[in-house]
Amino acid sequence: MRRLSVTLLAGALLLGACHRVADSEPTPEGTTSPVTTARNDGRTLRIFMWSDYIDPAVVKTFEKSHGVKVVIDTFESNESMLAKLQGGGASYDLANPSNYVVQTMVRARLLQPVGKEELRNFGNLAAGFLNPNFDPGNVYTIPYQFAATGLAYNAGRYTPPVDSWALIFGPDDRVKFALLDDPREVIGAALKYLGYSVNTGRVEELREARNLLRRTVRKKGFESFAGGPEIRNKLLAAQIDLGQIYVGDLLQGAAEDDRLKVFLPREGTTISTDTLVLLRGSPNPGLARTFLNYVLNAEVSAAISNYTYYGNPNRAARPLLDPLLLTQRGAMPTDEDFRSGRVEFIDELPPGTTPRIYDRIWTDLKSR
Ligand code: SPD
Repeated sequence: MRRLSVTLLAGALLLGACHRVADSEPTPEGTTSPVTTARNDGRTLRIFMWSDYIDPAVVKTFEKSHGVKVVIDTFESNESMLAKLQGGGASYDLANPSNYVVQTMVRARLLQPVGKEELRNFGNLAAGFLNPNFDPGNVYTIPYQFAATGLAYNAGRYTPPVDSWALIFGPDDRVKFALLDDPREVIGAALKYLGYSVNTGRVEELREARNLLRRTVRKKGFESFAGGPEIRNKLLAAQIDLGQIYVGDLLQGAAEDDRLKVFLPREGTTISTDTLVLLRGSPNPGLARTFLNYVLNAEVSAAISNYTYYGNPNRAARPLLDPLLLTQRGAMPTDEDFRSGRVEFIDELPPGTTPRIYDRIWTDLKSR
C-alpha cells in the first residue's frame, strides 16, 4: 500500500500553459542543489522542504502536466531552514516550515500571502486546520502534513521493557540511541519526561531539562543527533536500539521492514503541523501558487500522505487515505491525548529571553 497509484492524478490536474522545459534530470531529494540564482522564467519551481516529505511521482506528474521543472532541496530542522533563508543566497519559491516558526518568518519579512482566494482547492481543507493561531486567516500558510514525535526501535534487535522516555533519560546506560537533530524536539522530550510543558518559559524547568540532557548526551549509549530519515536508516540497519523520530519517517521504514515499531512515550510528546509558505523573494509566484493548489487537490494530497505516512489535513482526501494513516499504528494522538496535554503542539516561544535560553541549551549540548 506504500505507493498509491498516481494515475489517479491525471484527471485531477489543471493542465495549464505547457512550456517545454525539463531537459535535465530533477535534483534528487536529500541534496542541496548548487544553483542558487533566481530563475524567474515561470518554468522552474524551487521548493525548500523537509526530507522524504513528498511523493516523487506527484512531483513528476506536476512537471509533465505543466511542462516545468521542480527542484526540491531538503532540510532536517526548522532552525537550519531559517538560517539558510535568512542568510540569503538561496532563491526558493516555496518553503515548508512548522507552525511554530511561521510568525518568526513573517516578522523577518520572508513571506508573502499565499492568496488563498486564488486557490480553488483551498476549500478541501478540514475545518480544524483553518485559521490556526500561528496564522490567523491563513494569510501566509496552507497546512501540509503533521505527525507526533515518538520513540522507535527495531524489534529484531531490541524490545523496550517500558513505553517511556526513561529508556533514554533514565539511568540505564546499556541502550544505544539517537536523538533528532532538532532543538525543540530534544528539549521538548526532556521537558515532557520531567512533567513540564514543551513550551515552558520557566527558567527552573529549563535548567532541569538542560541538566538532564547534559547527562543524556554523556551516556555511553548516546550515538548521535540525526535527521528523521537518518534515524530510520540506523534502525533499519539495526545500528541503534532506540531512536527519537517523527512518526511518519519511521512508518516509511516499517513499510519496508515490519520489525520497525514506534510508540508515543507515556509521559507525552510533541506534535507540530508543517505548512507550505510562499517566500517573499519567490522568483515564480504564479507557478508556486499553481503548485499550492495542486497539492490541495484531494487525490494529490492523499497520494502524498499515502507515500509519506504523515497525517493529512485535507478533508476531501480522507476517503482516499490508507486507513493506517488514521491510526499510524497506534502513534496518532487521540483527542484525549490533546485534552490531557499528554501530546502538546510545539508553539512559538514568546519573543524575549526564552528563545535565547532554548538556543543556549542547544548550543551547549551540540558542543559536547
Ligand atoms: N521527514 C519529514 C519530517 C517532518 C518533520 N515535521 C516537523 C517537526 C518539527 N519539529
